[in-house]
Amino acid sequence: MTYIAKPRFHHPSLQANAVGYTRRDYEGKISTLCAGCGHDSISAAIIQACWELDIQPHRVAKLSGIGCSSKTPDYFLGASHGFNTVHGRMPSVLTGANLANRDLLYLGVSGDGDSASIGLGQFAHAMRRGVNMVYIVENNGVYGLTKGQFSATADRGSKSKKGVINHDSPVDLVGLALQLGATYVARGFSGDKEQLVPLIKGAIAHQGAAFIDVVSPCVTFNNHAGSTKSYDYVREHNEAVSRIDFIALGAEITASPAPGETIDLPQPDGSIMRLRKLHADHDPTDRVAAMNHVQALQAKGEVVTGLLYAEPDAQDLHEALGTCATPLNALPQEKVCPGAAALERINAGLR
Ligand SMILES: Cc1ncc(C[n+]2csc(CCOP(=O)(O)OP(=O)(O)O)c2C)c(N)n1
Ligand code: SF4
Ligand SMILES: [Mg+2]
Repeated sequence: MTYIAKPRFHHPSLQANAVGYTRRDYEGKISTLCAGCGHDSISAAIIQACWELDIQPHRVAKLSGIGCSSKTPDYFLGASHGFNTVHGRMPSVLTGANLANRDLLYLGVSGDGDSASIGLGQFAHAMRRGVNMVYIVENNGVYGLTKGQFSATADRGSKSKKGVINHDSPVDLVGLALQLGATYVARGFSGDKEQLVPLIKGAIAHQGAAFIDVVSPCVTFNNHAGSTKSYDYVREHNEAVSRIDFIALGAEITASPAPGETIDLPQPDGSIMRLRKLHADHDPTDRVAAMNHVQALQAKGEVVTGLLYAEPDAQDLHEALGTCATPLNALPQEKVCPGAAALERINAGLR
């Protein structure tokens, strides 16, 4: 990998957030991706969301697989913990890290190849187990890093840069996440930061498996006529189900919503996701209705974006397993390794 460190100085008048950091403190190294790649816009949205939410960078663990998308954690949150895993294996490493220390914010960054092709099994199990994480797929429909082969999310009938037609059915990660039990499911577009930043903030505030599929055009291999993941196609077919405001705990609420037009989804940390409905028949709190609505729009060729589903009282993996609240690295030795007699008692209880 090529690394270009950013200069550390910044303008003295840059605004600091409530924990004393400027936006620059949430940046990483200089990106080596192609100019115009959607993935860089997603990095910028993550930086903005974390700065605005006053997150301390050292409280974040960012994990990824392999791909242009999976390289991006190097370009944001340079002071956070990071782990570039093997292709398609980010979810299991994230699950293990999360089980060992629930005190960090887990941010999984992946690609459509990484999560829908080689890593589909891993993706599925992380969703169904309810791992408390923000899982972002930067979806361009191709394997960008290995020069633009169709990935499993490429739509049937879409055309490659060299004119080859894709005959396979696409894997719809949003549909899968909904079916598998993810408790926060959204789709964004790298070209719509206004929508993406609150979607990321809501995912961070959510306590459970939060998944965001972000359509993120690959300008080098998949941004031509005939592609359904190009900037033009998504702009022309983007169907947002709602407009989203993220209202942090204690923030002033200026406008009062008109009844029936907005839905307030309270988050466990006291913040509120306020959705201004654009589709009267979309209910983001009803999983089956959300699945039906999304599929009906997708069948018409629309790229459905927004917060598609959120379960306010979600249960995460720690709650389900009843694990110890203290991170394992903070437990004394006698708790982590209680000895042969304790093991014998456990074994006896299972006989
Ligand atoms: C086990 C394994 N198989 C194949 C590869 C080759 N490989 C590297 S990245 C990649 C695809 C990346 O596609 P995606 O996840 O969509 O990321 P993008 O580059 O499009 O952002 C492949 C097949 C690899 N590195 N490791
Ligand atoms: S090859 Fe595509 S996905 Fe990779 S950096 Fe370039 S534009 Fe982005
Ligand atoms: Mg890709």
